[in-house]
Amino acid sequence: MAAEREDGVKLIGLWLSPFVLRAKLALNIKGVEYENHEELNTWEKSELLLKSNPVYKKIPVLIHKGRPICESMIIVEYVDEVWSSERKQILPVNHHERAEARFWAYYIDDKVFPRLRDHVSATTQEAKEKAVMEAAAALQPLEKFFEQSSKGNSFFGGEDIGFVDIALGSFLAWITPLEKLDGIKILRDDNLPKLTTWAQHFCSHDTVKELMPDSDKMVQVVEFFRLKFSTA
Ligand SMILES: N[C@@H](CCC(=O)N[C@@H](CS)C(=O)NCC(=O)O)C(=O)O
Repeated sequence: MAAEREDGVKLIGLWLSPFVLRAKLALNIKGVEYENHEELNTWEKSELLLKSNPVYKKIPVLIHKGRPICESMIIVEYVDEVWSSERKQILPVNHHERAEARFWAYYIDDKVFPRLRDHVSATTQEAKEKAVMEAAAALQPLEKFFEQSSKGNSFFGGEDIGFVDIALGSFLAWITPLEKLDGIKILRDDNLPKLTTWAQHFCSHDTVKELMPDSDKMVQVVEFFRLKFSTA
């Protein structure tokens, strides 16, 4: 599908970042064409990144008409608002449902992400198993919310990918290689059946398939970061 031309849209990112994936998913869902500025890695930051996100110095940053927008889920909201007439709405239309979606996206970054970070930095089998258990426990409230939010459909957003799908689904870029590498599953039918099925639907979605980083390459990335953490 040809993306719509929109002058002056640039994304500062890096292919392996789940946060950058969120911005890419939103831009792709809305059919917004953009210039990709790829950072070298997360520690040698470009002048453009330092100038565009002087507070946190983190990716992603979206630059629209010369002005930077920082923080992945703020970028997703921005894209949804600016290109509001294009295709599908990412946030629900109903005000209460919008507030709920924002709440769960905040929860994912506050409670789920730190457990995944622990999992990446875990070097012993015991630490890996503890991180997996804690990540699964943090996902339990989302398992419940999925039932309410999906209304019997495949996604948190209903029939198609929405705000919470993007917030959580981006982390599958790291969850899948971690599961491959350690042979311990976070998402299993016996503990998180709805999220396990949701993850399959999410990864089979055309937009996601196009953008999700290759999981074998991500296995190498996880190994690299483990080594970096263990020798730090
Ligand atoms: N809360 C931020 C997190 C972004 C983030 O942690 N980005 C990482 C790459 S995955 C980064 O830029 N790290 C560089 C650093 O911490 O200095 C968001 O949602 O955009």
